[in-house]
Amino acid sequence: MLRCGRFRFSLERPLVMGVVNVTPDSFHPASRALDAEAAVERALALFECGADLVDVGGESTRPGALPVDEEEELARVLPVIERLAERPVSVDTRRPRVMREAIAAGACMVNDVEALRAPRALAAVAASGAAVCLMHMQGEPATMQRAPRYDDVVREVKAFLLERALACEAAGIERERIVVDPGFGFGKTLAHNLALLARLADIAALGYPVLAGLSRKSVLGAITGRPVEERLAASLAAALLAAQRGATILRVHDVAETRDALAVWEALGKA
Ligand code: HH2
Repeated sequence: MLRCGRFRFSLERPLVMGVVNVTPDSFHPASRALDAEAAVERALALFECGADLVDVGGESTRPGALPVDEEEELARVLPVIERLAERPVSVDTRRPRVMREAIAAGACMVNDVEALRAPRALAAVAASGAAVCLMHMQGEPATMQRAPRYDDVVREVKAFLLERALACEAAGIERERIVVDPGFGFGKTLAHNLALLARLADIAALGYPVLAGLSRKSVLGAITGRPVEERLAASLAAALLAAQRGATILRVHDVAETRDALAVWEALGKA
């Protein structure tokens, strides 16, 4: 069971998290909404397609992205979250103030690519009933793809996630509110990403729900040779493989298609 504020999710079947980026520069153009109106419309459409959660972000973390000013990030995400407050909405942010204000506006989950490492981030979530997704990233978005290095990527990512999950529990964030994520594409080469996907079950063995975000990412471009607009089929394959290896939340741009792919797998008894 995953507890996200006033929402409860059974994890017997994978959850689908749809992506809404209130940014002009997110790596997948179709995920971008240039204003609150467009973002709310996209979010409602994703719920309509069967999203269990919608993740709203105001800062791109694609490789090479530069940080957005805090006021600007707040101005992008808060009006959207306020208007979706009846629904399960997660906020994709690294900033404690954005976490606090987004939760006050109705967000039930904080999705942090820095795994609550910013000062006061742990306290911001602990003081609420919101869930948290702790993601692994080596380095910073601006430079993370220059020279990622690991001795054993799976062991190192797993150790990091366990350390952050235990830090959350020590800060008062209960286990049922914690999700972990290996952070596909965040300071990882193709080989690192493939090793993490192949051994995702090792990460699931930590005992926390695992979120996998592979949708349309460059790892899929490297495998198929296709640009971001043409990576739907590869994204569906990756989502299914992640679910088969124990991912219980799939963060995707294409909710309806992912739901259909999961339905076929579930009809087979998840064999
Ligand atoms: N990937 C992106 C952003 N946030 N959060 C988690 N937990 N896991 C991910 O894999 C993840 C994430 C990148 O995707 P997107 O938000 O579509 O792109 P951008 O960062 O360019 O806005």
